[in-house]
Amino acid sequence: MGGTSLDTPARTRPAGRVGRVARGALVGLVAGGAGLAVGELVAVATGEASAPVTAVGNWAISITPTWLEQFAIRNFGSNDKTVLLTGVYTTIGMGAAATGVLARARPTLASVLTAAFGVVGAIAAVTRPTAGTSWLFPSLCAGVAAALVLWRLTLLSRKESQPSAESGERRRFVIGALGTTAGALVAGYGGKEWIEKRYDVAKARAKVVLPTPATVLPEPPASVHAKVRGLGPFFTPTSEFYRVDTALAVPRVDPRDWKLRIHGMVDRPFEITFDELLSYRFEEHDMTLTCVSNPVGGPYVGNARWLGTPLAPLLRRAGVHRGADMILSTSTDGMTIGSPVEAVLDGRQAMLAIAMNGEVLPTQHGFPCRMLIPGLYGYVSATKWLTDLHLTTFAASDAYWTPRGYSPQAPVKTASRIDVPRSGATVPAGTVTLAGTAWATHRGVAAVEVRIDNGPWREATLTAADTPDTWRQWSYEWTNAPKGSHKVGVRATDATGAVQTSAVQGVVPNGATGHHTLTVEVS
Ligand SMILES: Nc1nc2c(c(=O)[nH]1)N[C@H]1C(S)=C(S)[C@@H](COP(=O)(O)O)O[C@H]1N2
Ligand SMILES: [Mo]
Repeated sequence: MGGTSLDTPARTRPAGRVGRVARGALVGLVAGGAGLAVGELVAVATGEASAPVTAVGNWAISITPTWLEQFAIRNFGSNDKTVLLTGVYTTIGMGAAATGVLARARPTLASVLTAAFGVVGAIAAVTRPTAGTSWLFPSLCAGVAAALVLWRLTLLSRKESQPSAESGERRRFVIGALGTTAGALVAGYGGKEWIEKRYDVAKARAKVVLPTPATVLPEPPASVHAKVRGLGPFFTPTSEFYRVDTALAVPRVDPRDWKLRIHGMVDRPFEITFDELLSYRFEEHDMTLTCVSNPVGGPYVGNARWLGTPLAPLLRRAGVHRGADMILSTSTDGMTIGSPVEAVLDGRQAMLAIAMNGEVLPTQHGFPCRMLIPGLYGYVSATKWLTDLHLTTFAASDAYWTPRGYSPQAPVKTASRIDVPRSGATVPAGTVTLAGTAWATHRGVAAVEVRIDNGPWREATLTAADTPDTWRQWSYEWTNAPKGSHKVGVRATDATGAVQTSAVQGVVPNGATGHHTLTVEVS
């Protein structure tokens, strides 16, 4: 930037102030980049989540107000993390550029300020729920490194931009700036790669030998599929399974280091290793998992065959005290999830799962172990990277989402969705096939009805039920569909006979309601 104008006398004067600002901003950015790179290198020792950008990003997630979190999940979906990281980088970049400009006039102040940014990052890091003292270091080192680079490059740059500057001074500045940039790129990317290698669990994951389930679950009948073009499969492929969590860097837990602790209001607290876990009785279970943040008609729902060990026997072994009504589970990244003890002990297939769809859990879905309780939204049941089960009470303990406006308890609400045709699609007049999915996890779906415009509700054809814990697909042949724009709606009835409500409610505090409707153009 400004490289050629340095040697072009005609542009030196009018571009004088602009040139100084641009050079200041550039120096600030180089200093900021050098700082982040140093932070990344230090984080090789202290852990991925302690790196400045990750720590600040995770801190930002933790203070994100519920309305903003809802906005992000609605608009960015599973890209929310990319958007957040872009925001963090942009903020740091703007701060760095501004300090660089300030440094032209006030180098000491600007360097102190830069170091102070490092302190802010260090505080963000050390206040993360699973942080150790060492988490201070990456950001502190980043701040000091950035301050030193800023100081040094600013001095070089000031000399270089004086009217009397000699070519040697220019060269020193250019070499200093380019050299630092190159060094920062090498250190930054090198650090990232090193972290990837050092904390990689792909090999450990590949080595896990899945236990044989005590009883082999037959494949569900082919009739669980509605076999309508455009409708997804009954089991959601793992690669397409929605992901919702607050982890900016996916926790990478080596099973050899993994422990599960069961404690709190119990007679016999204990701890188990992953090998011990594998020696237990394992079962397969088909279950649909859904997120409280799924809007009506939304995509945050998936169905899988899970392999896990039942949770109830573990609670019995611990001897849960009378009065303990909540399991407060914690993940290795400090997420806390509160689930009713009752729901684990009432006979449903609550489990500690280690595999989905026949494969060891992917890291982003909770490797090596996650909790699942059929019938409850993920945020009150499905702890990924599980490491701690604390028996307590709803009166005494709050899980992560409770102070953020979500209900402490949240059974999955009956929901139904039109997947075919897509909203706004144009279909030929005549017979139009409508199809979709419906779930009332753990109660089961008993009926699905469809309504065209404001006509009567008409019964759709349901596919075979797998378990009450899985969704059901449905289809409906709309005969003699007339040309024009039509509104199509759907509703389900659960196995208790309760009809899905038409009352529109948002996601907060315990799940959206209302009918999924869409407009279809018949031509
Ligand atoms: N550790 C951890 N576990 C978590 C979460 C999280 O943020 N952190 N999110 C929960 C929520 S809100 C949901 S809906 C499910 C989603 O599981 P999935 O990403 O495997 O689909 O995980 C649950 N378990
Ligand atoms: Mo969720």
